[in-house]
Amino acid sequence: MTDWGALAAERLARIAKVSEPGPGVTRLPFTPEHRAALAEIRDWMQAAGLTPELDAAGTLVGRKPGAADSGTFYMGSHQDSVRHGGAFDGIMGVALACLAVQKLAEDGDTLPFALEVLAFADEEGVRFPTALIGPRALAGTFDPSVLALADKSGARLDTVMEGFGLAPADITGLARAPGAAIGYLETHIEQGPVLETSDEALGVVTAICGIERHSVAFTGETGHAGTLPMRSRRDALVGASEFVTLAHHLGREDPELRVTVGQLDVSPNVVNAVPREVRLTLEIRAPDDRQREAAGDLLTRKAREIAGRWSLDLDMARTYAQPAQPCDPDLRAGLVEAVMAGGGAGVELASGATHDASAMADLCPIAMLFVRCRGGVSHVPEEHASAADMGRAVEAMAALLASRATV
Ligand code: HGY
Ligand code: MN
Ligand code: MN
Repeated sequence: MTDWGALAAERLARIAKVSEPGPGVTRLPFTPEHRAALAEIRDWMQAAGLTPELDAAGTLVGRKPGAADSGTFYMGSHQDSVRHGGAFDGIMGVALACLAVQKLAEDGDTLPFALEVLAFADEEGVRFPTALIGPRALAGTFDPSVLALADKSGARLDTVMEGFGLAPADITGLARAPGAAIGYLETHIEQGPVLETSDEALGVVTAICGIERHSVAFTGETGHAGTLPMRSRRDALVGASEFVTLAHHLGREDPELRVTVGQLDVSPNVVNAVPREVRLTLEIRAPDDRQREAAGDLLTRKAREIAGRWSLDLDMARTYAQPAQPCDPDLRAGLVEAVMAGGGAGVELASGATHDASAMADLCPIAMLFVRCRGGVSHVPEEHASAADMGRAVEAMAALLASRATV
């Protein structure tokens, strides 16, 4: 009887070393680290009886045909990490999906439908100002214009992908037939404290929050810090600071809202000059799109008021929006049943983080299984999920797949 949790922990510890130097894991898409990780994941897939193939978007697809030609059930997550991130975000979902397939084979279970395990190249969007290329390709929602985007070195995405041996021009041809896509299951660390505080190993996701991002620039005028009188200043940082504080307090008013100013750049950013310009990012997340859009509209109005009060110019634009994605009720119920069969309470919770599943939702019904993570922390080297909890997740995933054979 294989100890699935121990095997998962061993594989994840090994692939965590496939990283740029420095604390934690830094594994960005279409890099030597990505290529080395693909070699590890190929081994996982082949050990599970899956045939691995790298598609034009850089997704490693492990496929196992079904006993009958009755569609495909997908599982997976992303191989990439944030900079100095953890060893579980994304890649754990790929490892556990391979082990769930391996468990079914070990148990002698054959399924009428095909299985595909997907190791997506880029979910974090750390290297390029876009993400989710792989799942969007399969869902037929890929926007080829993103191929012209460049990373901080100025390297275009399509050039980088070609250098990685991929064929970006073929990405739009990867779209799967919606009628043949039975569902997609993504297992992921919770990246929050709910499961740990509920003393539960596993949780079933109800919905993935929607996201919108705005670029905001307050512009005044600079001047000598010693000679420019206070009352005649147009100090961009004074306006920006008022906006950041107001945005935070707005977010605190609603337990379901998440409002974050993650990036802020001041210029000229010197100790003895009045700040001329402040550029910042505003991100809003919520499980309900109307709630999120209302917050975005309110903060846009407030930014205008603040700019007026401090005689500043304002340049604000929404640069990204992703709708909330509810998980499929039937898959959710099947996953709750599988978790409870393994002794769990079947806790259900929303996902504040976004995932590949949010893009796969345009192809087929989605489900997500959360695994408790220590301290609820993620995107840091201390990120951790226990072998025992990962073993429970493999059991639940295999049970869900087996239950689909009879629906
Ligand atoms: O931003 C997110 O929610 C994900 O971790 N990329
Ligand atoms: Mn992440
Ligand atoms: Mn992730």
